[in-house]
Amino acid sequence: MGLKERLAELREEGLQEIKDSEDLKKINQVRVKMLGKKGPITNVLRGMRDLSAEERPKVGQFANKVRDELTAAIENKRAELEQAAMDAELEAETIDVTLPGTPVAQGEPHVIQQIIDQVVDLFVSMGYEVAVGDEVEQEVYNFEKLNLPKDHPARDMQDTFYVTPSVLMRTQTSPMQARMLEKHDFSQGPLKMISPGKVYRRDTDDATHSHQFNQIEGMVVGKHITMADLKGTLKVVAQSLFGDKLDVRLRPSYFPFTEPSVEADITCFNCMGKGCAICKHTGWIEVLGAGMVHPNVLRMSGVDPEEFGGFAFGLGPDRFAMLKYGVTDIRNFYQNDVRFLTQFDRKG
Ligand code: 2U9
Repeated sequence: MGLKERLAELREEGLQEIKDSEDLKKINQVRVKMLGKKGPITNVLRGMRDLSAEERPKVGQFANKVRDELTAAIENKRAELEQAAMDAELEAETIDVTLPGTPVAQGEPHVIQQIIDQVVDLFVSMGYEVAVGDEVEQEVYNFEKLNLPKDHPARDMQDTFYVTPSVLMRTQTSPMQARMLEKHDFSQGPLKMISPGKVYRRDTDDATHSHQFNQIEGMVVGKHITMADLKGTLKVVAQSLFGDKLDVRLRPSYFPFTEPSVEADITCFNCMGKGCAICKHTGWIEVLGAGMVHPNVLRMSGVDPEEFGGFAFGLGPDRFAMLKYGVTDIRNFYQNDVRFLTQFDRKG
């Protein structure tokens, strides 16, 4: 058989094998077999040495044509097989978007955090800045600068977790107010701030005490700030949180960092002042402590009490949540039983 006939035969053979290839592996094998260095076409080209000068280019041209034809056929088949493989994969991965989805359980802020957010949002709307301090605090900011010197009896009232002799877990968020007083530039206007956060006391946990709980403290210091401003502010807060028909009353009290100091009651939101079990038949519920910032506190933070003054208050979001929802044991908030906590989810 002449070389040309052999090439024609190889072409037919190759095209048939390409056509019969069922997958990418097979088409690759065909390519190596037909067009590789050890393949029959290369072999034919080697045999051209024995041809006459007249015949050699003709056979050469034909051999190139056959090789090009087979190369093109292999490429076409490969593209076809790749597309088919892709189609099969897509077909296998088809998802039915009309099937009902699997619901993903979504978390909600903790009930205490909900109260904190509500109070903070209210004060932010009145132009207060929010200062969140560190839970580990220097003793001097937690006590001395708040008018609680070392021998002060009020220090016994708060048993404290000490980290080192001069570093402790803050027993109140007030250290943050002292730090802000020190920093504030009063030539730019009054300081209006609120400080929410966790505080710690060495209490034995029971229905009404927790060694860790939350506080929100607020303070306004500037020129000509009076107790009437305090009462007006507390009324806005009470009405926004507990109902717009409520009244606020102040009773004298004592805190080392305020003078005078008061305790604030609101009209009982349950009986509207008539008297019920929640308000112990007084018509009033105690909600927070407050007062005018003590001149000593201002002085210790570098603020002249002759020129500047203001009010401060502190409230307990845990107590607010207990009052609002009738929870009788504070430990429920911290035991993380989701059956208890999800009762307060707003989205249901
Ligand atoms: C500075 C000056 C004054 C913050 C105040 C209270 C009254 C108060 C407690 C109530 C219940 C917190 O959650 S609670 O335990 N707080 O009654 N807090 S006045 O007065 C300050 C704070 C900082 C520099």
